[in-house]
Amino acid sequence: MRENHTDDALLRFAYGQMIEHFSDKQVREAAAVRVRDFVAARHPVPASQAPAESRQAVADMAETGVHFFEPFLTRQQCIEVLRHISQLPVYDNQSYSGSSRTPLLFEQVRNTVPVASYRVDHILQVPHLLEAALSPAIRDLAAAYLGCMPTMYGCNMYWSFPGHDLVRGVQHFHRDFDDLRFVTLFILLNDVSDAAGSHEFVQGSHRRDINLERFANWHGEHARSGEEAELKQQYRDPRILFAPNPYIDPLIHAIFGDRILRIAGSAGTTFAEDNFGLHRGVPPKGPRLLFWARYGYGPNAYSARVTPERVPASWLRSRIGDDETLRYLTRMLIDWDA
Ligand SMILES: O=C(O)CCC(=O)C(=O)O
Repeated sequence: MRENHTDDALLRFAYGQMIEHFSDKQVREAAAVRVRDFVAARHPVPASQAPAESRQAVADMAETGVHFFEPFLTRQQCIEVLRHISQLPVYDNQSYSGSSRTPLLFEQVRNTVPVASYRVDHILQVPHLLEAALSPAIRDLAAAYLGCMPTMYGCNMYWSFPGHDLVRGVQHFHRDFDDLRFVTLFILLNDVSDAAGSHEFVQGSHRRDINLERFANWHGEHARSGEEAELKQQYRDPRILFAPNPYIDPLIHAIFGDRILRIAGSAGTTFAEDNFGLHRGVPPKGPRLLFWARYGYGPNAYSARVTPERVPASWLRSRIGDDETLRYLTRMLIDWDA
């Protein structure tokens, strides 16, 4: 439900502030357990549709922070997405909420901005994307990883274009602090090569123990270069690894170089991540289009900042159906009373 009252908005804001400022992983995990129990006591988790697959997916997420699915979209469906969005306005930021909110044409932005996105309410009306975001496999994974009924609280689709400086927030290694725990579904919507435009994820970096262990081991080893010696001087406290947007790519490469997974593939490539783990988009050599949807405990730090126009359910029912679980899952993006 969209809260219109100041009290609800204030609570959401306060909870969002708390999530964003508790970068300490241990504190986050302890708080996540309480929030999980709160949600689980009110909303039973529906039975998994494919328990064995979901167990594997959760095991991957717990260990590395990433899981690969069979593609949720065919090449033909990706082409239909591209065809549909050619009629839509784009906005000059990686998310509509951070943009100037001036509707622009794709041709106007492709050579002038590094990233451009679409409105969430437009994205939900693009064929195939919402269906993909509601696929049983991601719903199962999100429920099992969160330990309760998930809430799909956000989605995005954006272009990255070549020929610009790295975009802070997405093209440098960073963690996202949307919720105390959350899952992102990513789908590449056009072909992405390994050399350019891949998505990078630091395997294991969503785990506190691995960050601390890697940092300590790295400090214990001899520096391999003058630059690395300087990094060791500069960064003595491992808490830097948990800071929001710290701008520390050289440090990440030094500590986690062998754990950086480059994800590329043909249109339709589908994977999930725990985006508390370090990740970034590599600037592409040609326009690259990415879709994501995110699942968490409910209103959170992300939704305290980003409140998209909800789409009336009457526009979407013929595509996605209507049941209590679906209403709960999508309530922050779809207006089920309209
Ligand atoms: O473009 C990408 O691959 C990175 C996406 C990202 O960092 C994010 O959505 O938080």
